[in-house]
Amino acid sequence: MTITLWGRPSSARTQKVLLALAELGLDFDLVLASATMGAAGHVAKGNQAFGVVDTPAYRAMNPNGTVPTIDDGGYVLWESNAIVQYLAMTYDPAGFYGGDARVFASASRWMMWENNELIPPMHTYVKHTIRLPEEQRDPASVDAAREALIAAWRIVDHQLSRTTHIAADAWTMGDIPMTIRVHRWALLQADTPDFPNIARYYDRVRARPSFAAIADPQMHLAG
Ligand SMILES: N[C@@H](CCC(=O)N[C@@H](CS)C(=O)NCC(=O)O)C(=O)O
Repeated sequence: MTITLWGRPSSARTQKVLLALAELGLDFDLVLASATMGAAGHVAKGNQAFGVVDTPAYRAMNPNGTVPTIDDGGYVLWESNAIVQYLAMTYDPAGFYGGDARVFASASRWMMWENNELIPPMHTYVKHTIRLPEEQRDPASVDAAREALIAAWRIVDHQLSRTTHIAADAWTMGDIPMTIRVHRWALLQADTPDFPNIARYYDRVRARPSFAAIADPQMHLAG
């Protein structure tokens, strides 16, 4: 049975699921859904959102009204990292975490860390450099977000001096959010120090065939 994914291509959390599905080579149907973005851009600029997320049918699946959500043969799940972990455990434990509880926990730890430390400042950065109309952008918020991100990237760069991938010396599901963040940060061309280990990592993850699922700059820079 084909998996259904509700989401929007410009959502980094939707991209986590797109990247996981590409790694697994699974067929899926994408239903475009969002309260904040549509085909032409962000609602803050007067654009029409994809919608769907405010319908009773969607709220019955996901009471948050956020994306992504999946339905895999009647099993409905929201929360992007939980979806990736479900897909990993169901379809490829060996490939996604070496079938090993400790590798699973290490990868899971980086997925949670990305959620807590990278997403909030990067969300602010993107909002105030791309998504909001220019008159609503706040340069102080951009500077604070960049400083927070640089501090977080130092931690990532240090980890990548110890292991070739974020959670181990092999690719794991922990690399899914990290690949998306590293790619998005590179595309944003922010003023940032050189991080040589992150640069090597970026080359490595970009060489994976699955990267094509999230490569398009428009998925990251759509405003
Ligand atoms: N913790 C949730 C957060 C979900 C979330 O906030 N998703 C964003 C997109 S990245 C969203 O739905 N934004 C509003 C919208 O597009 O309607 C997850 O990881 O799935």
